[in-house]
Amino acid sequence: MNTKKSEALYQSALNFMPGGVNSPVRACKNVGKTPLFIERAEGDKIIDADGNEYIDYVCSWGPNILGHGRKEIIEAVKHSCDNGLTFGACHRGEIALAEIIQRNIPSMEMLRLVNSGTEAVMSAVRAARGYTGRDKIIKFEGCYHGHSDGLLVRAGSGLLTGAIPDSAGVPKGYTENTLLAVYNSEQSVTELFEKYGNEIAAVIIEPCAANMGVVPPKKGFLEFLRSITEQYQSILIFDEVITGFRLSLGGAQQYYGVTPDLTTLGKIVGGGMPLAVYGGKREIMECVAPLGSVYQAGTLSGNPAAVSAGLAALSILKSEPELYEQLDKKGEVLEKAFVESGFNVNRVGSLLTVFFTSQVVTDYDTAKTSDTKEFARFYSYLLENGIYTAPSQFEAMFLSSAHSNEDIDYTCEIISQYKKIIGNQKRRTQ
Ligand code: KE4
Repeated sequence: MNTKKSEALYQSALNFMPGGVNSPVRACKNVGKTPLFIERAEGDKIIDADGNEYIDYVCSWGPNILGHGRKEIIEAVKHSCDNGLTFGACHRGEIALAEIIQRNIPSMEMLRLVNSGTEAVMSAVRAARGYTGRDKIIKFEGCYHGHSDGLLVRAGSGLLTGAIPDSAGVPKGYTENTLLAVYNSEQSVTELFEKYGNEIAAVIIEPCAANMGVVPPKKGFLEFLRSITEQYQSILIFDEVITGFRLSLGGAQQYYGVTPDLTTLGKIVGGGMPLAVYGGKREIMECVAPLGSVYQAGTLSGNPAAVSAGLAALSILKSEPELYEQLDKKGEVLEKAFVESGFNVNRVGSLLTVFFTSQVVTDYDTAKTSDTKEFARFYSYLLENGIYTAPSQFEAMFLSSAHSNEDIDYTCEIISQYKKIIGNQKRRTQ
């Protein structure tokens, strides 16, 4: 692939943004590449500055479940912009969007529109603390909930309290109330509740993890979290920024049949525009200003352009319920091709990750046994063959309704080709 124009643009970008990017994972550092600059996108394709076309399995990290440039969404945004970009005031679209969210996710009895998943999670955690009057939060190793200070933590050895900040610039005091548990380990959660039960405001989890690669909840794990949080009167928060409207119209809580007290949404709910949501039990959300004493605000929250994109996207999803079954089938075809080529795959619906480890990946420790150099080789091979995936072992492949059967079949062909090449190389070195 000739990527000279992207490389030149990257050099310019380095003068202005840290690492030349506006989000670290785009820098492609851990796959030994420099980022492609994308000019436009259509359906399941993205086209870079050099005119190279790729089948896109990043889908902007999840929002584009309907593919790129879906005309109903574009038209809705254009129409909204004709009436002005942002009013900093109430408008009817906010009610329509809240209504369609609540109709599909009934646990969100009351909600607030914000501008990013990070903001949604930060606000949900604050609401949980404000409602319970408690300070501690349990999160799980390997789950990512945006970059708010208190959630940027990493376990040193699994169960840790007062975790060590994972990012510079986060004072130790900001993470002292962040307790770390192990994904899919009931024991790790029980031990924290036995030690800190009535100090724990909430448990926050990705109900199907996708930020250590895709790691589904073990059978009964979410039910266990629901029961132990009820027992200790803590709040259960489902971070559905990825799974919301991805696993089903009702998100992971409908897919797995477990109802949280608070939910955060992002990505798909904004139809590709900066919009996210937090919400849940009315009695909790009534603690939020101006009704209650939990303060949260935003200049562009619920702005008409983003709301119009979210409304258009959710209306399409609502009108095409068979879409989820079709997405699951597309995921199944890809998964089968990977498995038949000897790859280790975790898949839930249209979310999947190929792990370069022989271990079954059920949590962060097993995910971390992956050979990231082998992953980087695979990533580069796919890219050279016109297949664009996340430049990190610890992300997901996303499918959309725009992914054609031909493009999926082509992807399967490249996957099996890669395995043959690697197999031949291994035989030659033996
Ligand atoms: P944003 O602030 O990036 O909109 O959302 C943060 C967030 C919260 N919760 C979950 C479960 C998330 O996955 C995310 C963000 N996801 C990453 C990709 N795994 C965004 C990509 C990026 O950081 O550039």
